[in-house]
Formats: sequence, structure tokens, C-alpha cells
Amino acid sequence: MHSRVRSLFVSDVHLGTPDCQAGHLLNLLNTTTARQLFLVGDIVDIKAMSSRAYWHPTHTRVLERLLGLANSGTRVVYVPGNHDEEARAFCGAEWRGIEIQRELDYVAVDGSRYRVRHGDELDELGQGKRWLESVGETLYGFSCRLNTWYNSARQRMDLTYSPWSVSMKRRLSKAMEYIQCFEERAMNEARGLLVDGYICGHIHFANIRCADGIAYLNDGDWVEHCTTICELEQGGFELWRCADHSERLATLPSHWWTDSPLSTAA
Ligand SMILES: [Mn+2]
Repeated sequence: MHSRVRSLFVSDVHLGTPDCQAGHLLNLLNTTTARQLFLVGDIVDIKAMSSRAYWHPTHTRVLERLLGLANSGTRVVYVPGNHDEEARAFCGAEWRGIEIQRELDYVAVDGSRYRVRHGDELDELGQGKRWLESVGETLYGFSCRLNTWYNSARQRMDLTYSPWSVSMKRRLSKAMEYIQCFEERAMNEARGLLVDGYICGHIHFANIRCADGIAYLNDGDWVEHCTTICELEQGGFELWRCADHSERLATLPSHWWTDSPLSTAA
């Protein structure tokens, strides 16, 4: 099925790492026509590649597809993140039809404005970084094997057996706390910037939510969740998961601040 949207927001692709779900992203880019494509950071993981070289032919195909889109009339804007911050040196420039920008304000069909940033900027406003590691650990690492490994390590260190799931729950609640704080910082930033909302990625936790007249839209990632935010031609945002099959996880109707029947199925 082919979809046509006004804008597509994609971030945290992490090309150059084995976890990158390049095939699913290619599928999205091949089945969705967007007037504008916003690449909201951590597209090529230069940071990871500098410590461990990895590349796959599908990663090349993603880059080719992006260049192809920029060449055939799609407005492509690249907002570098913290894993590809080298590209921040080129903000303000254009490269093969791709606009590189540090941040921008996105104006939706209904006239509402959103600050678009990768989101690592928000870590500096709070004590995020430590918890970010813990989010990664928590969301990726769940398995029984981990429990075995964890406890044999504990044994070697003369520590008592502790079920991984207990430690897991503790970590998970801290991860959720971090996500909650991040989302609130983003909304506070938007309020301070006098815009209606914040669009970002970075924490690999897609979400659409509204509070006190401010919207928060996080497009998630392509290393695990395969999620994207889009604005429809007629207005209104949607959060999609596009893996083996596509599903709509949440929506934000246009003019959400007047009548706000926010539906979240995530
Ligand atoms: Mn990031």
C-alpha cells in the first residue's frame, strides 16, 4: 500500500551499526511519498563507527534513496544529532540537495509551530546522560541469558544471586522516569520558545503527547522500534511503526489545542 503524506520525520537510524533496521526503513521510504523529509539526527552513527567499523549494503541503499529523494523534488532537511555531530559543522549549508540545519521551526497545515531538534540538547538541561545509558541497557537487553550471565558475574565478584528481572524492574522504572523527565523538558523548552510543540528523537522512545497546550512528538528510532512521525496532507500527525507490517500507534489531530480528542493506542 502506498501512502502520501505532507511530511515525514525520521531519526536515530544509526547506519553503520549492526542493529540498524535499514531494510524496514527502505520499505517505508519506498512506499511513502512525502513532500518533505526531515532527518532528525543520528542518521549515520559516526560515533559508533569510529570505535567499530560496520557497514551493510542496505545502508548504502538507504543513503542512495535519501539522495534520490532530494534529487527528485522532495525537500530533504538533515538535522544532525549527537552520534553524527561532525555534520553539525555544515549546518546552514546544502549538500547534494539536502539542507543541513542545526534546528528549525516546522509549521503544520493548521498553522501550529514546532521546534525540530535531535533532542540531545535536552540532556544538558537535566542529568540525562547517565539514564540514557540505562534506557539502552534496559530496552535492549532483556533475556534469560542475560540473567545467567549477570549472576555468574555476580558470583565471580562474590555477590549473592539476584534475579535479573528484579534489577530490571528497578532499571525500567528509572528509564521510565528518565523518559518522563525528557518529555517534560522538551515541552518546557517549547513553551519558552513560544512554539506549540517539540519534535525530536534521541531517546529511542516514540511518543505523541500533549500537556497544557504544548505537544510533544518523538519519532523514535530504526534500531529497534522502526517508528516514524508523519503529518498528513490534510493536517494531523500520526506515529507509525513500519516493520513487518505497519500500524498506527498514536495520532494528534489538527487543531488539537481547540478540541483535543487525543487518541493514543501505543
Ligand atoms: Mn542521539
